[in-house]
Amino acid sequence: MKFEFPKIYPITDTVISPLSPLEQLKEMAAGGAALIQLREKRASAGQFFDAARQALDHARANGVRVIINDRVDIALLLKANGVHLGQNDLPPVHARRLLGEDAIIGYSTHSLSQAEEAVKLPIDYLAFGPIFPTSTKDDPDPVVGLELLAEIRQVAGNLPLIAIGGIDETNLAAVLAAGADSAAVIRTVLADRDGIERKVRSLFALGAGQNASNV
Ligand code: 3NM
Repeated sequence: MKFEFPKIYPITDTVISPLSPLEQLKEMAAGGAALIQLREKRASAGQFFDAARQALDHARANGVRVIINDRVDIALLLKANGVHLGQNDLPPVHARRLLGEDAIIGYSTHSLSQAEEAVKLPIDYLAFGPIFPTSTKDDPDPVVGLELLAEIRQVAGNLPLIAIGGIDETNLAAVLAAGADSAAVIRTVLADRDGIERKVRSLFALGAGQNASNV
């Protein structure tokens, strides 16, 4: 891995939060996040580009790595740290050709067979979910649960495994105990617009006591 993967991986979302991606990122960074994903499912490419540029300026000045959701073009133009790709996005092998060896490429999977295929790809982390029910994603895949997450840990080998979907303070410990290296979180962090920094900090504190099984 290109760096140590933080236990908490917050994701911005302007559908959930009234704050701008920059404002969300600032709060997350203040709470201790060192890796943040910018996710804009409803913004135009131009809006996402502008928002990401502002957020990246702040992130760079504060030593925070930024991953762009879906848009390899935006990641490339802004020299973001990497991109997070879904099953229907540009395939990782082509993203790698565009972004180069140093880019962090993450990839979403939702089943055992998808994870088995994913580990053959030039990716830097494997995301798996939704672990629990989530209302944040439009049309989410079926819930995979903790048992399957533990199986995926074996499939992932040394590849960082990121759990996503419905994770909050009540189930974070179980997710890490099942073998995830990190938890990607949206709603639990963004639900209270005035409590983003505090929530990220408390998730890190909870996660600090947990060691993933295989890293
Ligand atoms: N991807 P929350 S679940 C963006 O299953 C996303 O790959 C998922 O948001 C997957 O933490 C999900 O609010 C939503 O549940 C995560």
